[in-house]
Amino acid sequence: MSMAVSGLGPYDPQNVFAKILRGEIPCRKIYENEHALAFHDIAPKAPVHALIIPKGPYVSFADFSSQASDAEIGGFTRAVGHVAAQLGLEDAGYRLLSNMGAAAGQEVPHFHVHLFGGAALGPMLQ
Ligand code: IU
Repeated sequence: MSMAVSGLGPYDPQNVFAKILRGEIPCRKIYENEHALAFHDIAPKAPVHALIIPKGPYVSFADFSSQASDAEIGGFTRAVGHVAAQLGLEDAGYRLLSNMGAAAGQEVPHFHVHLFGGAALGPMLQ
């Protein structure tokens, strides 16, 4: 299912975000729709640090953008916007980031977008 460009291998159904999606590991949930789940990062790197993940088995952005249906991509993208609004970040602004692949520092092999906010952010976040 996944392409071999990420350096992370094929989709592993035992990865931590898959376990969160199945309810096997708890999370601090922010929002959920048919295609996406959002929760607080366990080790926040900003006052607000949320993760938004698709419910489907995509290793990375490359897989998600090339293999997910338009409905999944739409549902996921709308979830990102909803989370930012729900967290009250629209006026102050926020940062979206996705590490694509091992070389970019992606550690969890289930596609996710980081949402940072709640403070003036520096020019770059790791
Ligand atoms: P990365 O883009 O794959 O490097 O980001 C993974 C993030 O997942 C990172 O910010 C971790 O703190 C976060 N995380 C989490 O929220 N809960 C977990 O159980 C694990 C990682 I493992």
